[in-house]
Parts: sequence; structure tokens; C-alpha cells
Amino acid sequence: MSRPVAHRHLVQVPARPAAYAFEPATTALLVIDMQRDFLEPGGFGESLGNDVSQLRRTIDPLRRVLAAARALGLTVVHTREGHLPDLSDCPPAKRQRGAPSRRIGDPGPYGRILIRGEYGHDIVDELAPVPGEPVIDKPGKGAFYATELDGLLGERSITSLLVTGVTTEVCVHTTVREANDRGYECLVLADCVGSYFPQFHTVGLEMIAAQGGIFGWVADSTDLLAALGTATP
Ligand code: TIU
Repeated sequence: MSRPVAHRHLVQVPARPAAYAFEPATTALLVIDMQRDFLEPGGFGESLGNDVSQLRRTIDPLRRVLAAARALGLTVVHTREGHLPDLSDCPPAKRQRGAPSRRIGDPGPYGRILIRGEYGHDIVDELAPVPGEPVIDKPGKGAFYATELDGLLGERSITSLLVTGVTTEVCVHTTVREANDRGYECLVLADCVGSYFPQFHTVGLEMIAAQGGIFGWVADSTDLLAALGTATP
């Protein structure tokens, strides 16, 4: 049986490995972990020895996508990686691994690193959530692990996800894999995700679209914005 209302609202985006089609009413923009601790100089990301400028290039294109999504009334969901002040939700292995100059929970220039409620744990000013936009606090890399995200999307009948945020091969990849296994169709916006390692970013995106779109689709935000420009709110 045909569904005329749904068809009228279908948006098609040129993507890899093939065009990605979605209905705005059943689609959410997911903004993953655009937090000061990952993006600002002196935060946790930099303490791991990383070059934060590799992540900061995502801010401007993401601002434009966020503005378009809000104008169209799309569901927008933000996530933040972090832990309770007593670290009871942080596996010791996660805290002790590697040799960062500062560990999760240690004091840093933006408060205790990756601890909920601290300045550094919150989202960068440029992409601050507006009232009504859910913010999911997650203890892991994946946004579905130990969070209310799946239930929240289900309540809103969301089946498609426009995925943005950091980092491409860590929290974005883990979340896309989790989402794909749960039946969500994910479009990853290549210029709105970033990695401290350019080669991981490139290969991470290739891995998503390979094998006929084994985890999802990949497109540039300019192609999404062009397609949304012709969409009916
Ligand atoms: N959000 C996210 O990707 N967390 C990380 O720890 N990423 C790294 O690349 N380290």
C-alpha cells in the first residue's frame, strides 16, 4: 500500500555507497561528544597527546547542519561522554589505560576531566543544546551502552540517524555500529565528524560505506543541506 504523506516528505541525499533517503519526521540529528574536554586546548584529548585542531574543523559545518535541523524541526539529540564524580561508572581499565598526563577524574584546566557537571565535560559554546533537545550522558564510547537513547528514539518513532561528532573511529564508529545492529539507518556526515588521526578518519569513513554500506552511508554536509533546502518542514 502506498504512503503518500511519507513520500511527500522523503529527502534524498547523494551518498556513499548509494543515495540515502529519509523522512524528516522519523529522523534525528545525533551530535556525539562535542565536549570541551575533547575539543579545547588543554583538555583531556590534548592530554592524551592529540592535536585538537583536527576536531575543531567540524564545528563550523556542524553549526550549519544544526541550524538547518532546528529550522526543519528535526529531532536533535546530543551526547556527552563522562562519569559520575565518584567514578563508580568508570571501569578501572578505562581510567588506568595508557599514560596520559592527566586521567579521567583528575583536576584539569576545565575542572575534573570527563566528570559530569564539570565545565570541560560540557558541550562547546558554538554547539550548545537549546531547550528541549535531549542530552544523553554516556559512560562508554557507544551512545547506546547504558543510556536511555534507544528508548528515547523509539518513543519518537525515529528510524534514521544523521550522525555527527567526535571522534570518527572511536565514539562515532562505536555508536554507528550499535545503531546499525538495532536497525537504525545511519548517514555519517564526513565533514561533521573528526579524528585526532586523519588516517583513521579517512579509513573509518571508508569502513562504514564499504561492502554495500555495511554500517551505513557517508555524505558531505553540503549535500545534506542542499537536499534539505528542497524538503518540506
Ligand atoms: N568521544 C570519543 O570519541 N571519546 C574518545 O575518547 N575518543 C578518542 O579518540 N580518544
